[in-house]
Amino acid sequence: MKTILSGRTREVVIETGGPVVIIGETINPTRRKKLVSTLEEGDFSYVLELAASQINAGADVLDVNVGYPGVDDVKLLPEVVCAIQDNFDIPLCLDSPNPAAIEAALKVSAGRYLINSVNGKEESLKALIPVAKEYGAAIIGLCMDDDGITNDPEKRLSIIERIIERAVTAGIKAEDIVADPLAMAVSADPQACLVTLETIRLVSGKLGQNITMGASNISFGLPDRESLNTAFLTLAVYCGVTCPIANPEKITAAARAADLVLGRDDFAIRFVEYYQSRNS
Ligand code: THG
Repeated sequence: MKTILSGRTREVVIETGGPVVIIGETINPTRRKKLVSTLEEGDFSYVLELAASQINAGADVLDVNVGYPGVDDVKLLPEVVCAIQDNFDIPLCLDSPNPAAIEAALKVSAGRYLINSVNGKEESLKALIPVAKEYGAAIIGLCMDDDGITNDPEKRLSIIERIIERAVTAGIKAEDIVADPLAMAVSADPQACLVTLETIRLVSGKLGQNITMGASNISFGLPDRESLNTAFLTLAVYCGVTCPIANPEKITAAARAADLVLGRDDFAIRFVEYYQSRNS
């Protein structure tokens, strides 16, 4: 199954069984005070700096999250989208809990972007599926619904099935729904990562969807987050994750290594290219 995104001109193909596509996570105000203070001043130079460094480190898509307390994201999200797409030819992943902000961003978008995210709640399905259809956007479908978050992988699978059914009924192609099995902190629940991995296996095996996840979520509250995120990413890719949201400056080497050992990088061409680009 292929999910095709694009920037102004450049296409990015996410393919089940294909090499890892990295969605860069760093344009996100969580613990990034400088991002909040610069955005509040209407200064986009730091956002553009974060975009450039992620692209240089191997990001294929950029997650754009401008959510902080008091923000007018219906105004700010499209402004930031314009600033990024005026400078870089890369698809964006519009990360907001506010459907109005997502729609405002899609109105100005110059490519085929991802909506991050739709979940199984009736309110979310009603608000965003028509918007995705109207603007031809792809969707991340989050495995949670009106009953909250379940730890039963079969139930998470059934939520994503329902999101797909609703979207397909509205005329969206199944391949344009990317599943998110929910990655959560292993410090809070020792089984959290296993539940996510089992959900990935089910979604991948039964539905064949492309799968994303917030890979860095699992290490909240722990030291040496990079080791944890790397270990989890590798396992998740083996189970079926194709487009993780992660910090490319820390994860690209592991993603290239996973592709190589899983037979997705003939003659180690991308692995060696990445190594050389870091060491020249
Ligand atoms: N699913 C979907 N979208 C998501 C998430 C998800 N968007 C937000 C989030 N979860 C994924 N993005 C992040 C971004 C930053 C961090 C974690 C998840 C993070 N950053 C560290 C910090 O702020 O201290 C480290 C920053 C760094 O690496 O330098 O933890 O699950 N669909």
